[in-house]
Amino acid sequence: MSSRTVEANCDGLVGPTHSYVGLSPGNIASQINAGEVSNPRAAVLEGLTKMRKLADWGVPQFVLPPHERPDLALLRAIGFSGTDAEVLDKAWKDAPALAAAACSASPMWAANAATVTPSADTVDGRVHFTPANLLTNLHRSLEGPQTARALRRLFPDETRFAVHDPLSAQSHFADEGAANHVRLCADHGDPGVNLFVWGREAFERWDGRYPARQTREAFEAIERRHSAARGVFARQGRAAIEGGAFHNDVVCVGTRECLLFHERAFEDGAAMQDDIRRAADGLFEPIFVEVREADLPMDDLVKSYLFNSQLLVLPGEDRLVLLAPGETRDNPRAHTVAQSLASSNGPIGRVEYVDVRQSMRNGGGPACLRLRVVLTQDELAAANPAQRFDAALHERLNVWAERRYRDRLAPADLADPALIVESREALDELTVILDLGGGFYPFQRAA
Ligand code: SUG
Repeated sequence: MSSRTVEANCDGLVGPTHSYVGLSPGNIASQINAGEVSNPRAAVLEGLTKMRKLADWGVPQFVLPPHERPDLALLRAIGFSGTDAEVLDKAWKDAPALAAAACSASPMWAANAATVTPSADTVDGRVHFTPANLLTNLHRSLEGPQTARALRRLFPDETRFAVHDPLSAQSHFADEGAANHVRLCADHGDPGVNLFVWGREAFERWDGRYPARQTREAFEAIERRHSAARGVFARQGRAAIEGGAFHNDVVCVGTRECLLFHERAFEDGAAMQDDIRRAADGLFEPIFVEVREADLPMDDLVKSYLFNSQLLVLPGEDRLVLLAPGETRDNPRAHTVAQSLASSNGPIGRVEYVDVRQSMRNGGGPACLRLRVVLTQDELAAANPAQRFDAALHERLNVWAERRYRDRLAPADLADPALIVESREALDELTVILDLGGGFYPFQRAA
């Protein structure tokens, strides 16, 4: 029974406004590449190629649609008025930083879409989702309500799925979703241990150089509302945040019994391991794989994004597969670590690489682009079939992207009113392809 439970991957499709505007302090790639010219078409095609890889490997793969950008509702709410083109134009002239935030394609990073608790770990036997409020960064704080809508379309059956609203938008409940959550278990369908990693406490005075984006209280609230079993709480290493690991998934990844993490990932790594062992007692024996700072200094870690890999259980393979970004292969130290992980007799059998370079330049690796959802076969069958990724959908979306996306977007181009129209046309067509239903996007509801 439990062997039929799978880990589905839901990837965020890159939106037409993918750009390099430097919106995320503490995210070093975002800062370094600010002002560069992006290629939205290449970005979406890279994401599709990654999805194809997983689908071909037998992993159930779904597509989460991009959000409507620019977010003209935000700009109107802060006092810009007139036609859509006028609103965008005035905002770029008077408040360019706010206009830039309204244009971000950041919903592509689906690891931040929500925190998910599979039915094996909840009291009511439903799969629970809390969309992240992402309120540390303005451009990301716009995502929650549309993400809730998207998850309700993908998982519509309320007898099986509970999609909550995001936590309320106070900094006390700052929440970045699954990027700071890891679930360990014997097998996907078995009871799991839920590791919730937080950066600061709600009432603590945070004086770090970079923001701590997740509060302990946010995860405690999620644990309560999901009635999630076997929660373990651990504090992100301060040194990790200072070094550019703005989410735990930049320094840690886990699946099944295996937790792979960097020495600096946790404030108290030994306590974290003890707590997981205790929670897993009688269920499974956790396997901890720690990479030392001496073998992979934080600097190389952040450049290579070794830990922002997808750690996969593939059908017919006993050992795990690590799907790492091409940047890991390019970085001599990270590459050596990756090779030694695969050649040791540990839980990881092999390392594969995938290029998601357009996303990486904004600090988003393979793991950032996907939301993992553990599903029984019945739950899998209840998901919107039009969003299930296969060769036919890949072909359709490739054609759609080639036709609808620009291959060059400088930050200044975000002020182009034609981009509003182009994006809406692209999303209108996508609504049909993915069978998202009527009124899925704000512009469709206004029409
Ligand atoms: O929130 N980048 C995203 C990257 C998110 C990565 N996700 C995970 N680690 N799970 C962020 O910092 C940059 C956008 C810009 O600078 O234009 C950005 O939002």
